[in-house]
Parts: sequence; structure tokens; C-alpha cells
Amino acid sequence: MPRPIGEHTTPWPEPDAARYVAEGYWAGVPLGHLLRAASDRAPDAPALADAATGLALTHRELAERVDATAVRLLDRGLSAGDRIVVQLANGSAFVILTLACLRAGIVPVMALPAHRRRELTHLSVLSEASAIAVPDTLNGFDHRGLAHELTENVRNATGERWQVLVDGPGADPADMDLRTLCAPGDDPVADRARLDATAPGPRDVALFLLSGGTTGSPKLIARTHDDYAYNAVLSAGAAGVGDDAVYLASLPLAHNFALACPGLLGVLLAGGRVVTLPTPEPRAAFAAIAEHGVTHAAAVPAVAARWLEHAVGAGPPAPLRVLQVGGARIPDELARRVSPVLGARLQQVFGMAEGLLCCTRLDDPDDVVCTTQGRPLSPHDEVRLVDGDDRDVPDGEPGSLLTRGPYTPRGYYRAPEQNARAFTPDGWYRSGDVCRRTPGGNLVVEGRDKDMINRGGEKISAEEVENLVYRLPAVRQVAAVAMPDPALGERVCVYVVAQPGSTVTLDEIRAHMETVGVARFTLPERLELVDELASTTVGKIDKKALRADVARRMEREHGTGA
Ligand code: OOB
Repeated sequence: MPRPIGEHTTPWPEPDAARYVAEGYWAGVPLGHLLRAASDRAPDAPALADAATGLALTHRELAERVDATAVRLLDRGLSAGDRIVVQLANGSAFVILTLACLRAGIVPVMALPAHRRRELTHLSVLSEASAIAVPDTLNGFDHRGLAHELTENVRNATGERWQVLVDGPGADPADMDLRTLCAPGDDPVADRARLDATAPGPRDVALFLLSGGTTGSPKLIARTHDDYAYNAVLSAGAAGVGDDAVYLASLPLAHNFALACPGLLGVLLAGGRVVTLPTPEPRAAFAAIAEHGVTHAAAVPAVAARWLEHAVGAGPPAPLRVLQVGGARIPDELARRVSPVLGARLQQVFGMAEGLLCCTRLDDPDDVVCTTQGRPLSPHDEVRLVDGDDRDVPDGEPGSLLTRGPYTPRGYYRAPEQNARAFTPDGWYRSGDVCRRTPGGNLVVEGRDKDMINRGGEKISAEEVENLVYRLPAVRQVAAVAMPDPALGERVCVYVVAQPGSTVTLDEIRAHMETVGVARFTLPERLELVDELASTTVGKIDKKALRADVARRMEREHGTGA
């Protein structure tokens, strides 16, 4: 039985949906069709270059491979509405498989290459996935082995069949080999006709993005074809992406930023070309920019800082016209160096997988570009900045950002309790970001009131870290907080009160978390053993005081605390 695609999601209320259609925000066409139409407009133009393997495809070749892959997935027993956890490095297999899913109505769940047993089990079980796509090995880690280890847990939890799709030479006969799956087909005309006839509906779920970590485990964000296409097309317009754009995808493609802001989808929809690279490491990135004539790239501030450093010796990456920076607040001083040192226009992007995208515009004055995170993309985005009682704060005052709009879904997937906290009854998403609005209408992100640590753009849930540390018998109380870091912005520090007569070390905590199997970026990098944790007047742990405390301690140690 095909699974109802919109089950456990919160649709936009019909009057809003009708307005989004009437005003042309929602095209009413599934992403797979839009991508095929874009490729028909310039079939012989280059569409994809995989910098790691050298594979290069035109728009027609890419579209035909995507169709062939979609047909093979259907022929091997997957159906529209089924989910595939996609955990692949940036490269052609990621691109072809993800687009094939969109074309066939199969829903990719965008896992990160860094995820390990705990996250992957959670995502697979929550999404009731039928399959997982993994590299054979990546950076020395045996992803294929882990995918097989998951099999029993996932089958027990969901009763689903479970297939492992492997990119690389290690696929055993029971696995699907992604290289075969993504190879050219024999009959592109027949493939196309079949897929055109069975396309998903525009309001169906297109894909699941992962939430940026405020609750214990990541939540799934169901993005529809209509809303995500709008997200991508609008971002392409604001970034000046047209059919002459060459976009470097070197941040993980599973992130909303690199996938659709404008990222892979926005660039292909505009008829441009995407160059994939598995790492944003400056030497490799600069080489790819020069070789492929890259005009647009996206970076988190930590990556932008390394590119700036590299350019001082290596010179600017000449073809680059626009560098988007987002995922975390870029310090104003760093922002001011982007244009003179890299020779590219800076675009600040303040976005979230939950929807709302704010950005500076390419023709904004330098001061706006370098000191603000921009303004909403859509005329229909609604933004409120509120105080602790949800009352609007006056312009210029910091307030907690609430938002609604045509590409901001109204709830997480299958998460009624979290939805009650993260969304107001009338559908506003509580982003947890504390912002101020400038007189020109731009937003400045001043901080946050959510319990998350932003490590160079990777979001870590403090609650998840604490849950894992609490499993150690020697730990009586723990609080995970952000500590300042000059390279990454923030890293994880844990404050621990040990049981009487016991003690615990950072190594033990990290080893324990690695045994459980979590992404390495979530491991704490500093431990403060204390006798008690500061608490607020209502008896909650005072994380603000702890953040200030660790910053002070670091300043004393290295003079680098701020
Ligand atoms: C992007 O998406 P997520 O879902 O990984 O994280 C969203 C959160 C925001 O709520 C905010 O706390 C933070 O990341 N953030 C920024 C920021 N961009 C994101 N904080 C300050 N300044 C910025 N420029 O991170 C994301 C999604 C789409 C495009 C760009 C980033």
C-alpha cells in the first residue's frame, strides 16, 4: 500500500495556501517537472561537474540519468511516499539520487555524512525509511558496515523492508550499488513518459530536512514541492543566479543552505551549473573555482575566514562574483574583508531549515551588507520580534523572532509536543533567534533564546549532549553550553557536578558518546568540574551565567575569551 505522503504533517491553512497559489508563489508543479523543464531550455549546457571524480554532465545527460535512476528505484520496489535516508558526501551520486527521489515522489531524508548510529537510527525509525544510501567508506569510517548494523533496529521498529544503497566498490550482493543505480538508462524517452505520468502532487512532501537541534534528537521538517521550489527560485533571484552561474557546492549538500538557498536546486532551476566538492577546504575550493569558473559559492563564517586567510597568500579566486555567508553570525570585521580580499560581493544569509530566509541584496550599501543579516526574501514572509509575553517589541529593540510564510511549514513531522512549544496556535514558528530590526528594515541577529550550540554552522542540541552525559554513573548534574571560539564561533563545553566521591574526565565523556555513536561535532571540547551549577531565581540552571563563566575562564587562560 502506498503511504499517504502528507501524513503527520501540518499543512498550511487553505486560505493561505490559496493565496500563495493565486499570487504565484506556489507554482503548482512538482520539483522533478520544474527541473526537467529547466533542462529542456538548455539541454546541451553543462549542469554538473563532480570535482572529486571528474564526471561532467550536461543538463540533458543529468536529467536522463535522474530519470533512469528514478525508474530503477521504482522497479526495485520503492514507491512514491517511501523514504530513503540519504547520507552521501557532496558528489554526483548525491545529486542524481536526490533528484531521482524528487522525480519519483520518493522522499529523501537529508542526513549528514557526520551522523552516526544514534542519529541515523532515530532518523530512519522516525521517518519509517525503507532504505539508506551511504558511501562505502568516507574519511576512514565504514558507513556500509554501520548501515547494515542499523538493519535490525529499523526493521524491528518499523516493520519495514530495509535496503542499503552503497556508493563505492564495497557493495555486497544484497546491497544496491549506487554506481549501477545512477548509470545512464537505455530508453530515456520511455523513462520520461513513465515519470511524467506518475509525478507527485505539488503539495506533497518533497523531502525531509533536519531541524537545527533544540530538542534531544533532530526533528524532521517536511518541505513540500511547492514551498521548496519557491524557496530555491526566490533565493536564486536574490543571489543573482542565472543560466551563466557556476555554483560551488562545498558545504554539505544535505543542509538547506547548499541544497536550495539557492544551492543545487536553485542553480539547476535557473539553468546554471553546479560543481560539487566534498570539502570546503580552501586549497581544494580555490582550485575548483579556478578550474570550473565558479561564480557563486556559499560558506559558513568559519569557512569564509579560512578562505580569506588563504587568499592573502594565494590571491583572490578570480571568477568568484558572489560569496554567500550564513549559518552563523559573521563578525562585522570579517564581513568587511570579503569584498576587498576575495574580490566577490558578500551576501549575508540568515536562514533556517524550518523555512524563513533573510538575506542582504547584492545592491545594498556596503554598510548593510557588512553589518546586518538582511531581510526576508518573500513579500509574503511575516516576521515579528516579541518579548517574553509574545508582545511585539519596538523597532530597534531586541526581540525573539517569530515567522510565518509561504515556505515556512506550520509544524514538525510527527511531533505534536514539540509543535506545541515551537509554534504558536496561529502558526508562527518560534525560531529562537533574538534579533533587532534596523531603521532600514534589516535584521541583526543579536543572540538566541534556544538551548542550542552553533559550532561553525553545525547546530548541536544542548539537551542531547546532556542526555548522553547523564548516562555516566559518575555524573550527578550536567549542563552543556557554548564556549567562545575564534575559529568556529562556538564549541561545546560541559559543566558537570560529579557524584560524591566520584570524578569524571573529558576523555571519558567523549569516549562514552563515541560508543553510543553520535556525530563527532557534538562531542564536548571542554569540561568544567564544579561543586554546583548556578541556578536562576526559578531554580533552572542558569546557562547565561555558565556561558559568561566559561568565557571569563578562557580569557584568563589565553586572553582569547571574547
Ligand atoms: C541554516 O539553517 P539551520 O536550520 O542549520 O540553522 C538555523 C539557525 C537559525 O535559527 C540561526 O540560529 C542560525 O542557524 N543562523 C544564523 C545565521 N544563519 C543561520 N545566525 C546568525 N546569522 C546568520 N546569518 O543555518 C541556514 C539555512 C539556510 C540558509 C543559510 C543558513
